Amino acid sequence: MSHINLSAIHQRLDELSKLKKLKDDDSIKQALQKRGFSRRDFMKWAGAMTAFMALPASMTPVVARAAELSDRLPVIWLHLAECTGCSESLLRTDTPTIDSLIFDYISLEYHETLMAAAGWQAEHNLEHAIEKYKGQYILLVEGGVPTGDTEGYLTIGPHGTTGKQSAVKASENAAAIFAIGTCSSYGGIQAAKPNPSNSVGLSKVTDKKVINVPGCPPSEKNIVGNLLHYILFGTLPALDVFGRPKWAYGLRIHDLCERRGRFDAGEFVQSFGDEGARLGYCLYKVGCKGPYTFNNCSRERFNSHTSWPVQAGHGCIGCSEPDFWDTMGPFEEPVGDRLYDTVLGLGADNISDKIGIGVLALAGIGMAAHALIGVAVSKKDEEA
Ligand code: FSX
Ligand code: SF4
Ligand code: F3S
Repeated sequence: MSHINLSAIHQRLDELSKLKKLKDDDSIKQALQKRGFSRRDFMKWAGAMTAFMALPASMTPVVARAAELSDRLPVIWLHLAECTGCSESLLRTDTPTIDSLIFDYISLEYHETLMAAAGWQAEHNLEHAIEKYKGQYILLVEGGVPTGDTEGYLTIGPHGTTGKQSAVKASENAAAIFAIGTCSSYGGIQAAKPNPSNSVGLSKVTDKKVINVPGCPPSEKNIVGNLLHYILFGTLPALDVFGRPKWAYGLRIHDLCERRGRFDAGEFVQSFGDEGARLGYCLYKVGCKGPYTFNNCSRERFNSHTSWPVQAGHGCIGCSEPDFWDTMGPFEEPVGDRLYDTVLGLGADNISDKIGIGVLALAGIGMAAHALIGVAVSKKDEEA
């Protein structure tokens, strides 16, 4: 971790602390106290976030400071073509969590779902925020972008501004741009075949660098973690071939899955509701796409570490991969060799990713053989 320049981080945080915070009479620190979080709870959370971002534990106090300063960073959040599940992922928790509280206190200048303003006022607020914080604001975009003849399928506000116009304009003067969710990253559900609205990911309509934070929806940890990472480093993180930060999306669901031991032992659920399902066997044969999906759900889970798809008994459907609606189906069956071709066909542009994908293809072939052995073993068991 010798490449981490701590003094540059402190300098950056010092500068951030000089900016005005959104709510003059309140701060993240006070809000935490009011909601009953002790300093200890907060430091525990900061420690978990530090580990989550793959930073050394000694950086916990710096991460805590960055989180406390996140109310100084102007954020504009646009909603394009999507279901709002990404915002819900962060906000719809029964009890306020530290993640959702931090989000509440982020200097949200504009968020179409959360703000009180509507119509002319809302449009004015957006223009005002873009102008006032030119070159400083963080842009988060949720949703795919309809384009071409069908660009007008998504219009927002009294002037009938299209989603594409709005996204392009807001991107021009942003300090950093995050595509939140698979829709904004790669087009998502509305871009599934036959893609009647010609929707694409944000990176296809702007020349600016976009950091993709996919998942349908992404976990609250990936949303807050990516913002914190930016606050700390102020630079683009290393991205994989699909524009995802490697620190968050570097491993496959399968790599850290709690059912991996079952996979390795050839113990598979054969159909939903069978004895294997009751015993927590591997879900590969009922369609789990964890072996082909790069995300951290098996480690971080959702809703404050409560659960995640595989824990709940359904396989991963590959929701953080480009075009997963088309390439990962049928969701409750393994797709076998068709998928390996797809993965190889997606194109890798650097050696490490080529190696990764090569290993993936081999693992896939091994996996199919493995699943067959699983059947043979269970048949033998039945005969015995
Ligand atoms: Fe897409 Fe987000 Fe899926 Fe929904 O808005 S990533 S449809 S969970 O919510 O964009
Ligand atoms: Fe887990 Fe799915 Fe891999 Fe099985 S195939 S170990 S359920 S990720
Ligand atoms: Fe999505 Fe698979 Fe995680 S379906 S939520 S990437 S377990």
